[in-house]
Amino acid sequence: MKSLNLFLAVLLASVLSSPGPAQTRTDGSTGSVSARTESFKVWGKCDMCKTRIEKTAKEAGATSASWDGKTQLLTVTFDPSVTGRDAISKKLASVGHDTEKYKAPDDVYAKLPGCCHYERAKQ
Ligand SMILES: [Cu+2]
Repeated sequence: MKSLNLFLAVLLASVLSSPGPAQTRTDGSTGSVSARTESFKVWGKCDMCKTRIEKTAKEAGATSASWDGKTQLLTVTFDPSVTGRDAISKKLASVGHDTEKYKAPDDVYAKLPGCCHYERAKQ
């Protein structure tokens, strides 16, 4: 009988230590829902750029956006099923801000207010 008790104890321990199916995610992540946070470089210069960059990132689907004028890094949080780094970068380029992936059209950049004429990355 002693060995049966031991067997049951081991069985119980293994059941308790393994996660149930309800906690297993298909993508293997453990974060809340499916929000993702990423940082990437967006060229800009002043506070007007900051406002424009953050507003545009949100228009592209980001739930939160924060641009640092010193490091020129934009940190965005988004739902990957709604938008992505690519879509956000594309939208930023379309309003005049170069990103690592997409360059703003020259005419759009030229129309930015003078204070926003950041030094463009070498092509
Ligand atoms: Cu500006």
